[in-house]
Amino acid sequence: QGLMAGKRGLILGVANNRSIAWGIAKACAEQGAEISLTYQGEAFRKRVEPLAKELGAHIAGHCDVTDPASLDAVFDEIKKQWGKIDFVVHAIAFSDKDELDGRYIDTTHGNFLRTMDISVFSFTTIAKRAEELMPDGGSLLTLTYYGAEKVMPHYNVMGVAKAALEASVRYLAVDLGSKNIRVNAISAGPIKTLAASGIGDFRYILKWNEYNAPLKRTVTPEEVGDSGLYFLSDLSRGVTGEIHHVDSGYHVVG
Ligand code: 0WD
Repeated sequence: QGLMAGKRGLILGVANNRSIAWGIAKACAEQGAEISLTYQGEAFRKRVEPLAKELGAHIAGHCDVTDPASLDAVFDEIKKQWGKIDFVVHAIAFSDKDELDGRYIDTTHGNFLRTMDISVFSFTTIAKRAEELMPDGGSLLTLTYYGAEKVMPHYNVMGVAKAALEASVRYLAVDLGSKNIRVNAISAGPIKTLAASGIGDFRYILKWNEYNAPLKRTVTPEEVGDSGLYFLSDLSRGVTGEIHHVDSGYHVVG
């Protein structure tokens, strides 16, 4: 039983047991959801398989969002396994580490396009595929960061991408609202994950948040997971197009 009993969902972006997506997966599984995970290439397969086992989760296979064929294969597998789906979590972002340092103005054209493709367009194309498998409505959730709203040191092109991702949440909410598919984002405070380790001076950003956030600490993947549970469950059935901060309140002071 639980809040998520009878619900089935696909969670993209578990790289290891510190991933935000893993915090969300655990929270959903504890409340009775059936979960399917993907991994990005063989290197991550070895990390994701034992995690899937821990939750009794299904694995939908390899997924690299820059390869449409791998996305097609994942959604075909979900269709074969479950027929339909209730929720999708998109916890994926990428930019060249060398450009998450220094000045935004130095972003190269190639990395700009790649960052937007992996961190923004992927959510839109995933939403389109999910729509096909959500005849009874559903919930889509992505992850964003305060660098979309304000200039954060070193966040650079990723901040520009997150701003576009947040705008996508609003447009998708309108496109899918009549089908009772809700689209929301959590704007998480900084958390030490694999992806975050690519951002220049990340330790300083963590410390800055600890000193200045109203709660005087940073957040954990588990805390983001519990807030994710609200968006993926029927508790938030009246909510769409929302960007919800789970950041110890940093956004009210920063
Ligand atoms: O402070 C943080 N960690 C915050 C993260 C604060 C606010 C938001 N976020 C966002 C990130 O921007 C991202 O959208 O949360 C999301 C999840 O990130 P995470 O949990 O911090 O990072 P991580 O555990 O590394 O998972 C992100 C994963 C990738 O890991 P790596 O380390 O390889 O970047 O996204 C996946 C990959 O598994 N990923 C892809 N998946 C499919 N196709 C691709 C791709 N092309 N590229 C990256």
